[in-house]
Amino acid sequence: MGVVVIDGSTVRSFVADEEQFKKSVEERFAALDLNNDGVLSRSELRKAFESMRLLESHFGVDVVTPQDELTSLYDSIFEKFDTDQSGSVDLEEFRSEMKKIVLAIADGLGSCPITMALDDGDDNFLKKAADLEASKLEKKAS
Ligand SMILES: [Ca+2]
Repeated sequence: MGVVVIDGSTVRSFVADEEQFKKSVEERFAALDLNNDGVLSRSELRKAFESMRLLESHFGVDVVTPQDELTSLYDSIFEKFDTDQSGSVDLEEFRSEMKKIVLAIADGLGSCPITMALDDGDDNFLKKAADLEASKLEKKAS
């Protein structure tokens, strides 16, 4: 268990670093594409959000959401991602929606830093953003 401190600008600079963001999204996409068919199905995308815990937990604080409410929430998320309504989400669709979501998180954080508790081995976008910020600060300090 580790702790990171991030704010909106941490998250925003993570997205602004196109190469880093693209790489993170591609890694995430590949990890989520469980049957390796190059697209994310409804259930694959749901697993994605379950693993990112963007919905069930609010910055590390567990919020209990009824199961049927979650299902309709995940359905509406899927419709959002699947912009061409093909019934699956491709890498392009995934990347553009993730960008919007991460930027929305950044707006939500504003300039108010939050502390996030992370499980060991946690690999989520906010942690990546924090890592990137930390590496920049190290460079500045050295
Ligand atoms: Ca798939």
